[in-house]
Amino acid sequence: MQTLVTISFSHYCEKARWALDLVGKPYREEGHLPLFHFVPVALATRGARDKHSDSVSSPYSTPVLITDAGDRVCDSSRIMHHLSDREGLHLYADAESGELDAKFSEKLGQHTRRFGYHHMLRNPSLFREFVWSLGNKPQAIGAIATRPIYEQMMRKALRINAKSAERSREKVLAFANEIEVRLSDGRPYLCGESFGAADLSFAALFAPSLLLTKDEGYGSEFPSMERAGGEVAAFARELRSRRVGEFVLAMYRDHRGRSAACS
Ligand SMILES: N[C@@H](CCC(=O)N[C@@H](CS)C(=O)NCC(=O)O)C(=O)O
Repeated sequence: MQTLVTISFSHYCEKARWALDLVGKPYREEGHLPLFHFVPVALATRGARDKHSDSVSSPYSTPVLITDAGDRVCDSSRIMHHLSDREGLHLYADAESGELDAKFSEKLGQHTRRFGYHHMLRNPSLFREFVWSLGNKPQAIGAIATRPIYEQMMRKALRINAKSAERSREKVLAFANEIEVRLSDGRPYLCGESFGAADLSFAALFAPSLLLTKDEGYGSEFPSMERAGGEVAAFARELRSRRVGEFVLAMYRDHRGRSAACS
């Protein structure tokens, strides 16, 4: 059976999980917490042909798909391309879908991530509850036991501080505005009349800013609106009241499909 190695709540991993769920064949998800993912990813990518790093990812980034044939496919967009080519998903029917998917992965994902992490890491009780809720208990115990060092390492790795988090919030808003301009001609999807990679990619990478829930279709967990509170919940409510929020919720409602993951 195929295996998807993830940081379970990661929005990049959600892109791959969504595409796998659209294919509908069973797969196994192996979910980790950030920093605890290094060894499993190193083991999973031994011999990977397309392992690479760029401005937002490292050679240890998740998601990694281990196919039935034993091939390792690293990077969410590469996994989506792989499934489109091999499993007939047709996510990249036009060139613009690929361009937008790449742009969202490179320019949007890092900002929804940084804003969310900043507020999570500064709240010890929220952090504890959240990592515990994700299901990998041994790793959760490790993260909770080492929390101050864990926080420092995460902040350093992702360049997270109050100033960069605020800049990221502004970048997320700029993307929201851009998407609303694109949708203002009444089109149902970002590239026109049918669902594709751009819609999937935007919806998944924007999901943390809406605190999307499992009931709404997200394939993992974020803290609830009530639990997150403060600036994060206010931002999520603001975005949900806008066209961009409606769009993401509609993509999840109409296209997310049910999870085919076995574990
Ligand atoms: N461009 C990559 C980005 C992946 C990425 O940044 N993944 C994060 C999860 S949010 C990760 O695994 N970070 C840990 C690391 O890079 O070591 C993709 O689309 O897959």
